[in-house]
This record gives sequence, C-alpha cells and structure tokens, in this order.
Amino acid sequence: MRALSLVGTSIALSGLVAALFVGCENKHEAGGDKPGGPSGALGASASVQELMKARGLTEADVEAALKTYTPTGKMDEYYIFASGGQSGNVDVIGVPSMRMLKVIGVFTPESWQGWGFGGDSDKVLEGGNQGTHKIRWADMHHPNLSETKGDYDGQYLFVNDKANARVAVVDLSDFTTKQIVPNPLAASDHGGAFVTPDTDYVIETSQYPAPLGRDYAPLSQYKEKYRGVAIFWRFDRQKGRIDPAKSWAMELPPYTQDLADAGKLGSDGWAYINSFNTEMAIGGTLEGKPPVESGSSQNDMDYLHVINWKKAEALINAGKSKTIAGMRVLMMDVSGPEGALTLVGEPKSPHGCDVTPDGKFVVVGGKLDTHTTLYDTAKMKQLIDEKKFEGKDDFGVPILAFKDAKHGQVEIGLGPLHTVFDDKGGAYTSVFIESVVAKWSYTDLKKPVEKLKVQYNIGHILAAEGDTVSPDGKYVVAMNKMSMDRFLPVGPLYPQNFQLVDIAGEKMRLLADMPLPNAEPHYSQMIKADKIKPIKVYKPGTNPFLGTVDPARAEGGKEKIVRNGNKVEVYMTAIRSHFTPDQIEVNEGDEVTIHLTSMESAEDQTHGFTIDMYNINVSLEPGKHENITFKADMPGSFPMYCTEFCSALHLEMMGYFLVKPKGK
Ligand code: K7E
Ligand code: CUA
Repeated sequence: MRALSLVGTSIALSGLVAALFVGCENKHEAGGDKPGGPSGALGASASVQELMKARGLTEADVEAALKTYTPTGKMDEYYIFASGGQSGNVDVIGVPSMRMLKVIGVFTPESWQGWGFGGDSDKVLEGGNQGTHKIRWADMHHPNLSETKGDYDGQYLFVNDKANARVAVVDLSDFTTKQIVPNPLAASDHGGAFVTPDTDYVIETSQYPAPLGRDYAPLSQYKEKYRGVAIFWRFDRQKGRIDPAKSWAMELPPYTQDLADAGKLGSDGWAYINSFNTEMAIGGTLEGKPPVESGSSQNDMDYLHVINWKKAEALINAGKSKTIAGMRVLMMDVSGPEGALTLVGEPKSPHGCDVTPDGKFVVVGGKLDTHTTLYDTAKMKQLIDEKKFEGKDDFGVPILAFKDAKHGQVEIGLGPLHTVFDDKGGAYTSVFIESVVAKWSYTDLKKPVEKLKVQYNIGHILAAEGDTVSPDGKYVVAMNKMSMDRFLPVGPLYPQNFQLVDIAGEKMRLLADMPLPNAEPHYSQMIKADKIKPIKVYKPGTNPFLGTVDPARAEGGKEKIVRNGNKVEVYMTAIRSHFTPDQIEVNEGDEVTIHLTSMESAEDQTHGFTIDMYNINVSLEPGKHENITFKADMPGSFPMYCTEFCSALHLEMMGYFLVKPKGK
C-alpha cells in the first residue's frame, strides 16, 4: 500500500508530517536524511500512517493537506473575488484554505448585510433598475479588480450582469457595493467588466445583439437594425464611481460579441473583443429552421474586434458621435474608416480573449477548434496604421488578413476556452470538453507540456494575479461547471467545483476541491492578501453609500422623534444593548424615516435592526448610519429588535413600533 511507504519514499514529506506532530523544535531532525531518525519522529510517523490508513489517504493527499491547511489564527495568502453567478452577488474566498470569507451583496438583496431591506442600500439597487422593471437578481459573469499600471491595486471591484446589462462598483475599503449602472443601449452584456491598465475605463460589451436603446424591431430586420455595442464607462477614482456623463459607446456589427480584454504595456490604448455567430443566425425552431446553435456554427472563421479606444475617445471628444438613449455612440461608419474599429478572422466559435502579461499577444480559445490562436498586438497596430486590409465586412468595417495578424497557434485539445498566466511565460488554458487544465508556453508556442485532469467541464480558470502585467505563478483555480462524484449528493442541482492547483513546482498538483453551492461562478480574480486594506470600523455616523458622515446621523443624548404632519422622523442610536428611542408610535399611513446610527466603535461589534412584518432589516456595523424610509401602512403592534447576537443581553435589545389604525 502506498500510504505505508511514506517514510521510505518521501523523506521530505515525512519530515514535514513528523514536524507537524512533534513540534517545531524537531523539524530538522524529524525526517532529515535518515528515515526513522529520532524516536519522536518515528512514533509520529507511525501515527500519521495509521491516520492515513484509517482515512484512506495517499501521500499526495497528505502533501496537499499540508499545503492548504490553515490552522486557527493563521491567515490566507490570497483573496479570490468570485462571480456569484445567478446569485447576483460576489463570493470572497481565502487561498490556500479555500474558506469562504464573505458574500458581498451586489445585484441581489442579501439579508445578513441588510442589503436591499429598507436602508440606504435600496437606493443603490434602485439605481440598477432597467426601464420600468425593478431588477433584483443578476447573472454575474466577470469580476475585475481595479488596476494601476496594469497591476491589481486592491481598491475597487467591478462586476457585470449579463442578463440585464449592468455594471456594479464595489469599494474594497469596506467591501460594499456603491453603484449599479444600467446600460442604456444593450439588453445583455458579457465582455465586462474589464478595466484599462489604470482603470480609466471599465469596459462593458454586449452579448446578444438588439436594437441600440432597446427599441423594437422585427427579427426580419436583424441585419439592418440589430447591433452590438461596447461601452467605455469612465471611472472617477476620486469619487469611487462611474461617471455616466463622461462615458461613451461604440456601435458594433450584429455578431455576438463575447469576451473582451484591454491591452496593456505596449498594447495600452487598445481593446479586443471576440465574437461568434458572424452568420447572424436568429433561430426559428418552431418553423423548422435550425436553432442558433447550428446556424451560428457554419463559418470557419468569426471575428476578433480590434478597438483603438484612445482613437475612439478622441473621435467622441471631437463630437463625431450620435446620441442614443442619452449616450454618445461612435457609429461604425466613423469608427471603421478612422481605424478605431477593425476586424480580424478568428477560428470557429471562439471563447476567451486574454492579453498576455507582456501585452504582446491576444490569446483566443475556440469552442469548436482545438487551438488557441495568438494575435500579435504590435503587428495589428502596424497593419491598421498602414491600412493593409484584406477587405470590409457587410457593415463597412475593415478586416485584417488572419495570416498577417496571427502570431501563431497552439494545438491544445477539445474545447479550449480561457487562458491565464504565470511569471515564467507559462499559460494555463481551461479545456472544457476534455476537462483539463492545459499548461503551455506562450513564448515558444509548443504543444502543452502538461495536462491536469479536473472534475469536470472547466469553464473559466484563474491564477494568482494571473491577468496582470506581473502574475505570481503560484496558484491556479479550475472553475468547474460539474461535480458529479465529488461531493455528498444534494438532489439534482449539483454544486459547482473550484479546484485549487499548485503551479509553483515543475508539475501541476491538485490540492483541494471547494463546492460552490450558491450559483455558477463564471470568472474570478485572485489578489495578494496584503493589497487589500479594508477599514475595521466606520468613522462615527458614516453612511457607506454617501461615503461621508451622514448629515442626519443620530447622536447619543440627542435622540428624538420629530413629527411634521404625516411625516415622522426618528433619530435613533444603537449601542449594547438598547435602541434609543425604543418606543415609536405613529399613525396608519404616516411616512416614517428612521435615522439609525450605531454608537459602537469596537471592532466586530455589529448590531442589526428589524421591524417585524415590515420587510425591514439593516446591518449596523460599528459607526455605521442607515436611513430607513417606509410607509406605516399596516396597523398593529410590532416588536423591533436587534438581529445580531451582540451581547449577553442581545435578546433584550428590542422595542416596539406601534401603528395606530386610522380612525382610532
Ligand atoms: Cu462563463 Cu466568461 Cu461568461 Cu466563459 S464565460 S465559461
Ligand atoms: Cu445588538 Cu443584538
């Protein structure tokens, strides 16, 4: 049995294991170069072997455990910011422990944080309404950290909502969503929320074409009226908000634009978007026409969109735009001839669009092609400057010759999708159909040097700082769509599976599985933990959504109830373990605002506040201020209480909210 040969075959490992059991002082002698050395080590090894036997663990298992086990009180090395998929929220995970640290409420109400239950966060969610619809979920795909000079700076996180075409801004100083911006032009997005190297812009590109501004047009006018679009959302770092007034867009052909990435270093100023369905198939299955699935898989080549966004920005500033739904849009009849938008062929139904850390190449995967294709960013720029095109598409957009723009291709396997990078020229591509991570080199373009099986059907892949100008080369996470035989059964909807892979050594080593039970994450990013410096408590009276002390904050000793006709304003404080005031009586139909301030200043001393039956729940972290406005439309006697077990007398932290019925 492999496990029993531990000491003999893996001296270094037995040394590590023994050290764990006999304490640090024996670390060096424990395994050393003489297996079975000191008695303490031998005894420990024997018990470790028994443990391994009892739990059916191999040496590789034990090594993986030692690489990921994070004892109590020890911190992780990295944060993962993962898309929460259909949950609409962000999952924050520690690496290498793969412990879940936080769920950040973004597009979907999240009750622990009181996100969307009556407080000021409601206004942020309201900002994301589309048309007449109050949208309270999202299909989140791509979280992206803010960058400075192409490196993560740990300040902000941007995420997109594919289903409702929205982008949100999360401030990492308090891990709170500050803004949701609805895309006024498209109905769905996908290539987002990618940032330019200094986070001047957050890029959001559409997925399924539709008339810009979401007008109605019959599908028979698909080619004339339906369009793709790329929005360049201007980010104001000082304010920590996107400035829609300074943002602009580019009209794109009605191909289905997919993933996008911004150029960096030498290719700064450029953006790349892949696309599929250049056939412009629209389905019609009921009439016996082929579904989009097959209609869109006819052409051997689709188009990579090559965007000179600095040029586009200059054209916009020169007034060469058309305003649609309140947004300045650079139309194709300008962007094409001016060299701001160019196309180049890309093999069969691509997915994934990743710029290498040196900014020299764009790597595109192919769902129906076995290669990754690398495009030379400098060559493409030169060809565009020299106007060396092989033709134009139906919309007048110039096309570069594939053979001129291409740097090379690498045979990867069945269904290569996304690619991330290490610090030594290594590239790691997720291969969906084959269920492997393929490691290859983007400097020598040879076939993969290694393939690691993952369980199963890997979609995105992420690496430690893996899409910056300086990846760390430490960990990769396979984000698997399926997990058939990995976890205890939980009914027909299975968890997704994150698999942590060690890439620091010669060979890739699978270290751990983590079930994701709350939805399907698409993309994630991993950042060094020491780059994230969140506050511990709020400055007293801070409204996190204003980012300043709230003018309506309540202060100890100055709490009050102010009536003005049918308007009632309550200035209330919370401190262990009472609210002041703790009795509020209003008349049915009154409009009530509770200005509620936590008077706590100690770390991790959080209160909550709910009024029973009123769908109100806010979280009051130390120093935080919330404004809760609602109509007292239901008469009765309602307890209000603190929803966080904050002290020994937490249960006593309560009061009454009384609504006197009309006419009484
Ligand atoms: Cu799921 Cu990036 Cu939306 Cu690929 S995408 S897997
Ligand atoms: Cu405050 Cu419980």
